[in-house]
Order: sequence, then C-alpha cells, then structure tokens
Amino acid sequence: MKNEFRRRFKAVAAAVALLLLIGMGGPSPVFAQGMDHHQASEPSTQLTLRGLDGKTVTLTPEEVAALPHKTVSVFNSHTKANESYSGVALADLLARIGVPRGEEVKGRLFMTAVIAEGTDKYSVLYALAEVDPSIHTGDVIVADSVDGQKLGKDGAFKMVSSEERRPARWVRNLNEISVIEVKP
Ligand SMILES: Nc1nc2c(c(=O)[nH]1)N[C@H]1C(S)=C(S)[C@@H](COP(=O)(O)O)O[C@H]1N2
Ligand SMILES: [Mo]
Repeated sequence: MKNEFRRRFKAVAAAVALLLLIGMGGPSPVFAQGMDHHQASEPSTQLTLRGLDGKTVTLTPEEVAALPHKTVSVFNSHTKANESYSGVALADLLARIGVPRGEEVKGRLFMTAVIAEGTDKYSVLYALAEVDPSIHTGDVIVADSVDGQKLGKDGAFKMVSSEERRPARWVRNLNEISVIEVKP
C-alpha cells in the first residue's frame, strides 16, 4: 500500500515538474507584457488622432512642433532623474478632432476614454476627465522634446503626464491616440 502511494506521488511530482518546464519555455502573455517595458521599439514618426465620430487627423513632427507648447517638469522614478518635457497639451490636440473640453466636458464624456498607443502596440488608457485641464490638476502632454533635446530612441512623440508615481503611462514612440466611449 505504502509503495503504491509512493509510486503515485512520484508520478504526480513528475507531471508537475514537466508542466513547470513547459511553462518556462514560453512565457505567458501577462508575463511577457511585464518584461517588455524596457525594450526598444520602432521610432514613432507621425501621430494619428481618432475622434469619437470617427474623425481622423494625422500630424507630422513638424506640424506638432508648430503648435503652442508647454513644459512639464517631472521626476522619473524609473531613471531617478528630474526631466523637463516640452510638448502640446493633449486636450489641445483632441480639440482638433472635435473632442469637447473645459465646461463642455460633462455627462457621457465622463465615461469617455483616451487610449494612447506606441509603435510596439503598448497602450494605456486615460479618462478624458484626467486629460482636461479644467478638471484635473495633472498635465497630460504629447512631448516632442526632453531637456531641450529631441526624444531620440523614444521616437518623435512621447505621452507624458505629471502626477504619476510610476512612468507606466508615459508611452514612448507614441503614434496613435483614440477617443472612445466606454459606456455608449
Ligand atoms: N511604447 C512603450 N512605452 C512604454 C512601455 C512600453 O513597453 N512601450 N513601458 C512603460 C512602462 S511600464 C514604464 S515603467 C516606462 C519605462 O520607461 P523607460 O524604460 O524609458 O524608463 O515606460 C512606459 N512606456
Ligand atoms: Mo513599468
């Protein structure tokens, strides 16, 4: 009886070990996503904005550079450095595709999301209310320079927001911003 138990225990242990080995061979998608955050991605070269009614505008770095800029000074907890980004307020860009701002942000617009995506498909979500300077204290900008220099490996554009403890929603190589209604 005791031997039978041992035999079964060994069989189960071997199966578990095998499953663990297979698991290590191919990381799960969740694990893979956790690991990719330092990897270089294709540099962004343009920025496409998609509005609520399907209106789409694509801007070149030159077009973005010509718009009014503001500077946001942040502490990057990843690099442990102060950084000063210059860029265009996201609300100003969204206004170009007809997204309401200021006092016009009300009702169902509080269930509206702004999704920012990089060339590597990394994407993050902001609530429209977080992006509106009349509501939120934080600044959300599409930066095109840092400390007076081009962004280099971070591409032509990088989403940067103040008030974040971790720079996880700062999308490097930003190339697409879509506004969607979460509750249609
Ligand atoms: N395009 C893109 N941007 C991204 C990421 C990513 O994987 N792809 N990772 C994010 C995360 S989780 C962090 S912590 C920071 C890290 O940025 P850094 O490597 O430039 O410090 O970038 C953010 N922006
Ligand atoms: Mo991160």
